[in-house]
Amino acid sequence: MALQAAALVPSAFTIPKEGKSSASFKDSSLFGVSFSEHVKADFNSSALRCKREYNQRNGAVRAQTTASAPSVTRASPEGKKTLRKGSVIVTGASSGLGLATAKALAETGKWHVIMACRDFLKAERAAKSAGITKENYTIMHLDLASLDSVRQFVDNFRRSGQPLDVLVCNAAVYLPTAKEPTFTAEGFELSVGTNHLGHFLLSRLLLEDLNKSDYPSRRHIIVGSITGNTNTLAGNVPPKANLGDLRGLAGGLNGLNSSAMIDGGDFDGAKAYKDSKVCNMLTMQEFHRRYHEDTGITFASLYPGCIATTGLFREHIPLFRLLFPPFQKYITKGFVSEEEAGKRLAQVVSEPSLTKSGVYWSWNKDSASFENQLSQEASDVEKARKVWDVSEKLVGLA
Ligand code: NDP
Ligand code: PMR
Repeated sequence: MALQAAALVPSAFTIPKEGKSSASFKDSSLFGVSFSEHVKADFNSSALRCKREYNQRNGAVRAQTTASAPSVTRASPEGKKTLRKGSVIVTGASSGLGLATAKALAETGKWHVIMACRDFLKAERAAKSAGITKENYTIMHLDLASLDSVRQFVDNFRRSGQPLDVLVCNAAVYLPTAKEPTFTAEGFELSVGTNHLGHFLLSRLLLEDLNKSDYPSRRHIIVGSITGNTNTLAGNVPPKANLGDLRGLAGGLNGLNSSAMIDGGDFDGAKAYKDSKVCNMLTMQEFHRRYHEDTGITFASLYPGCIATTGLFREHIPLFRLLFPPFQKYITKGFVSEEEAGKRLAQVVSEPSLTKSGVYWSWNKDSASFENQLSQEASDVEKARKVWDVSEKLVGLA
């Protein structure tokens, strides 16, 4: 395997040739090597088709449904425009990257964060211990492993009367040691069901709300990862992401009359996670192709760095959890703290320099953002369309 260090970045090793298959290490692996023996819409609504008339920034400001979220106002004595607080939904904001992002945004005083979480009490405790002040956040219940819950969340959010300026799809589960698949409420394999299908439905429903916002820069961000990209060293650690011909996804990922894996193969929890990240990155690009021009919404994905200390690795074996942070800090040098990663995602939410749509952002060793290259599969236009079409059937949109 010819490896080539690329673009200043330890986290961006590139591999010129893709597509070599490799053995699966599953739960029997530590760092992907066998230490294991010992340790073992088409969105056809008129709202969207009316091509953002109300988004024309020509002085006509949309009426707001809530007094607490006024539109752009002229407040300062100099007559300069003062922007209202942005309203951002962050899924999975009860820990790790989501929590750090909520904190980074709330601290600016410019954002109200809707923490969309499955465990209300945990989220409340997390917000408090992170020191996020009350007026800067709201917690709303969302369980991405249930499509009913996703729909209920959207209803509740709309009823709250808050505008939606930015949506961040961040929540995820990673089940590397699972021997058998587990399933969402609707019977989809849990990793793809949560990380991709739950977010897919949420994003499709909330697109209408994003499009109604009068905020100057509306954004939809789906967190991706290096491990779903086989043009990197990290993406070549087995088991590698591979969606194949989507036969398992098309069959409903239920492990009964279809495989629980997207490509139709045997269940592998680590691969299911990586496949779900490929779906996340393909979905972002498909949103961009379908809606960016008409709506002006920025669609983006990112790899925030290896945040080796988060709860994402809670299901991994204890030795992995012990060694993974120093391995990433001192060997790969891809490690990033939760705080730093939160700042990175917060940049993608709010930095005026990061408005470009259809981009997969990464950061170099000096923590400067750059547009990264996705792998061949994660940028495959035809596959993105197919994932979209099959996913909308599975979540009941088609
Ligand atoms: P964490 O486990 O710390 O955070 C994941 C969050 O997702 C938690 O808040 C968790 O809730 C939530 N979540 C899980 N299942 C559901 C569900 N069914 N409904 C609603 N929320 C749910 O992991 P990270 O912060 O590391 O992961 C955040 C994102 O970053 C993920 O998309 C991951 O793929 C990505 N990422 C992480 C990297 C890393 O090195 N850690 C690297 C690259 C990308 P609860 O607190 O209740 O468990
Ligand atoms: Mg990795 C530059 C090298 C690099 C980077 C940036 C990561 C990130 N990893 C790198 C290299 C390696 N990893 C190498 C050489 C190995 C083999 C020794 C290795 C192993 C490894 C394992 C077993 N790495 C892992 C695992 C996991 O279980 C994590 C995973 O795949 O989660 C899906 C993981 C990760 N490595 C990363 C990152 C960011 C992760 C986890 C999170 C994610 O992608 O979302």
